[in-house]
Amino acid sequence: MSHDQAVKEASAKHPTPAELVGKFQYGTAGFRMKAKILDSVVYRVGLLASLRSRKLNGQTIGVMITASHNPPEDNGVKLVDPMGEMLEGSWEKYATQLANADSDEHLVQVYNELVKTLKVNLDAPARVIFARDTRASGSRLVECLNDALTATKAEVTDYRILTTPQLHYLVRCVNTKGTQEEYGEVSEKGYYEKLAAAFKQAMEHTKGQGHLTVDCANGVGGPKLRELLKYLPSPADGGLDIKVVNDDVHKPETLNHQCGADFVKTNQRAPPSSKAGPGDRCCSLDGDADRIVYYFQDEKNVFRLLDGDRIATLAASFIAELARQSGLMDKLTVGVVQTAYANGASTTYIQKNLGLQIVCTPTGVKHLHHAATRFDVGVYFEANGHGTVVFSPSALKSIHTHQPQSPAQADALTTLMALTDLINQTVGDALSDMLLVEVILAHKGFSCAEWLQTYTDLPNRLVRVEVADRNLFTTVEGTAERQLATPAGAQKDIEKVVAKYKDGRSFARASGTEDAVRVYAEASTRAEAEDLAAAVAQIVRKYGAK
Ligand code: G16
Repeated sequence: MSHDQAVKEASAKHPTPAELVGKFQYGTAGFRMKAKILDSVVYRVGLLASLRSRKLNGQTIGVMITASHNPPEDNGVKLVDPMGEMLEGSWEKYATQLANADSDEHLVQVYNELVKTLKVNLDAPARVIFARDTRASGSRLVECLNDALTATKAEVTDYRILTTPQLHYLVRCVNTKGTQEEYGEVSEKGYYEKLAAAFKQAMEHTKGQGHLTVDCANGVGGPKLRELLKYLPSPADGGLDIKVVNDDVHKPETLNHQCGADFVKTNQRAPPSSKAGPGDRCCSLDGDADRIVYYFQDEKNVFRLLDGDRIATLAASFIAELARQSGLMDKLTVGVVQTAYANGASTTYIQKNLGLQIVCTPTGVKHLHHAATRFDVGVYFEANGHGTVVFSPSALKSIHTHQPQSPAQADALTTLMALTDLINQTVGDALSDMLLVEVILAHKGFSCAEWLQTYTDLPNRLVRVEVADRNLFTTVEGTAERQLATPAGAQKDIEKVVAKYKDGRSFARASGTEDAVRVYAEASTRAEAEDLAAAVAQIVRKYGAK
């Protein structure tokens, strides 16, 4: 059977509902929607995965089936590029074009146009690896994906159930195997071994303190964290005392429900099921374990959140300190990348107290990651807890060839080297980030309360507003989504309201993962932040009336 025929015949098994044609869009983190309407999209993403691999002469491409923080009935699919980073931005439109083809014939036509315009050699090998999270719809969607990979004769490895960052790790490992940039052993076990070895090295001169409760959002992070713990030293051996909660993956309807990083960040409260007492260190992962936030109840029983901004400041200050202590400061520029959701107080702290450079990008780790690679050491975190640290090749070289001049320098260098392995540099990874935070808290001898004291957040509020068509809300290019371009008049109305509040800042933007517009507001008091968010949400409702 010809290539075209195979693509067409397999496509016939996964028709696109007519009313959805034209509506699919590769968003913040790939396609994401109700799982029941995703079959044709996953099939077509499979076609693109093969094309992308062939275009890159058989380098391995990853496909992850997950809807991360979204509710259990949703699912999603995204592509991972050879170094473990998100799909190159210029290819997102091809994914959208394929997804919106309105018949099997049209699909073959779009596919062949891509082959031609992108100059893809169909005789080159296509290699694809994939995995999924614990959602009930995952196995059905894997079949759709497999149909595309079979039709396009790709070499395939199914890694079954993984966290999203584990798949990113594997993609990079396969593509760097046998090269100087070898990233690790190409297996899930290799991932745990790499993290555990780095953790032990980073903890060589210190000891874990207290215990940590980890809420796994009833997602894939639960079983994977339990697995990781088998590789880490026990609390008696200076390891971490971890209690795993919300790790029930057998009741898919509990995924991200009243628990998990998104719940905690958005509601600014612990999961209702939490039994933690005052001062107890807690953290929450999201459904596919690529985000993490920390929190605790203070002595007055007030909930205190340590979100992505806090992890960024903690990591940036620690790495800058290690660079200084090991005698590498003039060789390593540490920079921080944030989005408009970053608390204004964190931005001021990074610039004024830490003296580090800051860049602000649109939402989506793909944008932050890219910006972070321009620094020697780029620390990027979204306030929602999605982030990591990337070391440039020259930074890694400086770190690995540096000759310490004293035992103190040698100790700092050992820790810094360990961090380069502990941190999953391909993408935000909740498990790796958790170990990073624990290492830093142990080195600094910080409790969560001390971590919180480094600066005071401006009170803030995040609101989700449902509108008739979120696509009506577009932002002005170059403003990192802080200003609306459309609907006409909405931005002026927002600015008028913001001007009424002391230290007021607010913006609205369409979500790229949920059918909603997000409103963020901060002001000098909690009540004012609430009022400002409510007022801006009202403006969004008015302009986006259903
Ligand atoms: C995804 C992206 C994140 C983004 C989040 C929310 O996270 O990877 O970069 O911050 O969606 O995006 P939006 O505001 O456009 O809905 P996750 O954890 O859901 O994959």
